[in-house]
Amino acid sequence: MRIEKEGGQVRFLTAGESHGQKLVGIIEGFPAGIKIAKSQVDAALMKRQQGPGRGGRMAIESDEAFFISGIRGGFSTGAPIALEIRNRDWENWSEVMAWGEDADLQSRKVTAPRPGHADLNGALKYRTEIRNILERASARETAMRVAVGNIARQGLSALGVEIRGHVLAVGGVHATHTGYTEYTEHEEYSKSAEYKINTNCPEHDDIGYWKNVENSVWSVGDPETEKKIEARLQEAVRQGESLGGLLEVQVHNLPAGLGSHVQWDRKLDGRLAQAVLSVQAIKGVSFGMGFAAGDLPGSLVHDPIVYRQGSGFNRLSNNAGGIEGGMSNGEPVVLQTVMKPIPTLLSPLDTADIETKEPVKAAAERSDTCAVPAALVVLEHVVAWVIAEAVLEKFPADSFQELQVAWEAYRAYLKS
Ligand code: EPS
Repeated sequence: MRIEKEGGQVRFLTAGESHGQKLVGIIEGFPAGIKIAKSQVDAALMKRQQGPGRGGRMAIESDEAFFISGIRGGFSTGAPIALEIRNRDWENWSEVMAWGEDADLQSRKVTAPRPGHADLNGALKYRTEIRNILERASARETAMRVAVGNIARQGLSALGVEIRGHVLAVGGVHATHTGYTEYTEHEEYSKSAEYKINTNCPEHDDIGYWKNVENSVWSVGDPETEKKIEARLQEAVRQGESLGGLLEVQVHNLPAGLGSHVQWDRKLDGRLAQAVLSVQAIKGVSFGMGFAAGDLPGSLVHDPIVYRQGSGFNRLSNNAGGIEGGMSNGEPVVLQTVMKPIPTLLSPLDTADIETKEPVKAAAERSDTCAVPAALVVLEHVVAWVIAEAVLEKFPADSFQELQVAWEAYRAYLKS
C-alpha cells in the first residue's frame, strides 16, 4: 500500500538554476477538463517581475510559460503538465553554467558568503562552491512556482474561489488604510477599541480599496502611504540597503471543511505556513488577528457563530483568519507574512572568505533593493497551490465535471 503524503493526489516539482538555461516544472494529478489560459499564467509572471526596487536582472528577463504536455486545446487532459520558463540571461552565462567539463568554473566563483543567504550553510553542507548553492537558492525559482500556482488558481477560479493580496508595509512604512471595514452587527465587538485590529468581513469589503491595490505598483491600497514608501525606497537605494515588508493574502469563497484536525500534517494552517515560509526571504506567518491574540481575552478573540436561514453557519467576525482546528471555517482565509530585506547588499556586510578564512566584504554585484510586491505575487500563488491541493483531497476530481458536481453538492449541504 502506498502511503500518500498530504495532498498526494496532486503534486509538483521544479528544477532550474537562476542563470541556467531555463526553469522547468511538472504537475502531476491535476484534473482533466480545466480551462487553462496561457495569457493568465504570463500575466502573473509579468506581474512578479515588476514593482519598484527590482534590479538589473528584471530588465533582461521577459518571463513566459511554454507548455510542453498535459494541456491540449486550452484544457488540461489529466496527464502530467510539463512547462518551462526560459532564462534570457543564460546567453551571458552559458560558459559559466555549462554542464560539461569545459565549463568556466573560475570567472564567477563566489567565496565571500552573504549573511542572510543560503551561501555559507549550503557550501558547508554540500561541500561545493557557493555559486552552486546560490544558483538554486535564488528567488528566480519562484517564477516557476507562480506559473504552477497560476494553473491551480485558474482551477480554483472556475469554482468561484478568489485569491487576492496586498502589501501592508515596506521598510517600516505602514499603510494607514488596509481595506478592513468595521462590522457593526456584533455590538460588543464594535464598541471595543481592540475590535479593529483585524476584523475582516468580505461582504463589507471596500471595492475602491482593492482597485487602488490593483493600480498600485507597490500593491498598496493607500496612495498616501505609497508616496512615503517610494521615498523610503529611494533612501535605501542611495544607502546601498535593501528593504523587506509585511504582506497579506486572502482566499475568498472557500467552504468550511478543507484540511483536517485529525493529524498534524493535515492541518490547513500548518500546510499554508509551510508553503509560505518556503518562499525566499519570508520569515513569519500569522492568521487572522495573528499575534495580537496573545494580548486579548478569549471573548475578544473568538468569532461568534450564528446560523442564518439560506446561508448556514456564519461568523460575526473573522479574527481566526478563516481557519479553526486546522480546517477552513467558511470565512475568508487571511494570512499575514513578513519578508526580510534581501541579503545581497550593495553596501555589503562583513563576512569571512571560505577559502582564505580572512575577513572580507560579502559578495555583491547587482541586486534588487526591494522585492516585496514581487513576493506578494509569489505568496498568492503558493497559497493557491495549497488550497487547490486541499480541494482536490476533499472532492473526487479526475475531471472538472466530477469535481464541480461534488463541490456544488457539498456547498448546498453546508447551506441547508
Ligand atoms: C536573486 C538575485 C537577482 C534577482 C533574482 C534573485 O538576480 P541576479 O543575480 O541575476 O542579478 O534578480 O531574481 C530573479 C532572477 C527573479 O526572477 O526573481 C537572488 O540572489 O536571489
